[in-house]
Amino acid sequence: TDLSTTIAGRTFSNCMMNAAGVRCADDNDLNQIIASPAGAYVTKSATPNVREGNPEPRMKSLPGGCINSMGLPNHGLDYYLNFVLQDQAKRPDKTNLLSVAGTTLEDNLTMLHKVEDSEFNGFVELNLSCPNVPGKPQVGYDFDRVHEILVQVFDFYDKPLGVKLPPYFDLVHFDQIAKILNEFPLTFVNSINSVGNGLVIDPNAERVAIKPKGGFGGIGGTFIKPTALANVRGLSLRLKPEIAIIGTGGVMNGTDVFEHILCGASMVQVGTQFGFEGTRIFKRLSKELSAIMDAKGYQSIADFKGKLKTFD
Ligand code: RRO
Repeated sequence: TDLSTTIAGRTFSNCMMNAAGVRCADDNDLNQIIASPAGAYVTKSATPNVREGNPEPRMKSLPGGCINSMGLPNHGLDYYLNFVLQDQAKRPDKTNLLSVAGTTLEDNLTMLHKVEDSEFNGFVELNLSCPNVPGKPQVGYDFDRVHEILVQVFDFYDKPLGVKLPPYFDLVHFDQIAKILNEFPLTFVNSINSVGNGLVIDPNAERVAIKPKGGFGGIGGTFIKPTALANVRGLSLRLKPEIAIIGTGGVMNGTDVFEHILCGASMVQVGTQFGFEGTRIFKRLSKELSAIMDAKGYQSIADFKGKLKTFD
């Protein structure tokens, strides 16, 4: 079975990869993904300068999921840009993703100018959905702001670029965001980031699970799969065909990957469960997805991508 996929003419040997933020913050993490069967890597969302992030404890694992309020700890754009450029020199045939998440429009434009002026020829994933920077709302929920940002970005940025979106929960919001995204030459959208501002508590201690923001943080894992699938499907039905979809959220096994692709994902990212298992997850998920495809007689991703059936 062929697990490869294509986005904007770039072929990825495997449709599965890590989700930004999880085990991708330094050279060691990224080199482990490179050595695995994952089809690509995405780097931890970068800001212009090094950031420490929020105070600890800032992540708590739960059965089947997790809550995090990392607060964008990262080594700064230069570190990640340097890594992807060196990797690109070694493996010029591979496309990878560089995630950027400025906490202001100015920071995003500064970083994208730097990437535009560099030799980088991979995909940028512009994160419009970090839920964990105190005082900074998730940009993806402010539709006018998303429009403004994309106008300013595409005024100069000419390389392949996609956006990482927060989950939406109303069909009107799918209509509104898709209408905006369709105005721009986006290469992909990635749905979804963590479900923002959940609250996990410890009933014995009668206390919240993490320190930042009074315990509020982004939720990942099995709980968010239905929301992730709804967003992949909802956007797949509304976006112009030139915009590919990367599906992220609630992927623990091969069936979850299969479901994301049925909903329209061209590529699938794994966050929480990759955090739990490490890079060996990509071999397991590949085996599980291949077994499902074999049983159904599917030879390639294209045989079932977006082909979800409904009752009407
Ligand atoms: O670093 C984080 O707190 C973080 C980010 Br930037 C994000 O996009 N999503 C998330 O769950 N955590």
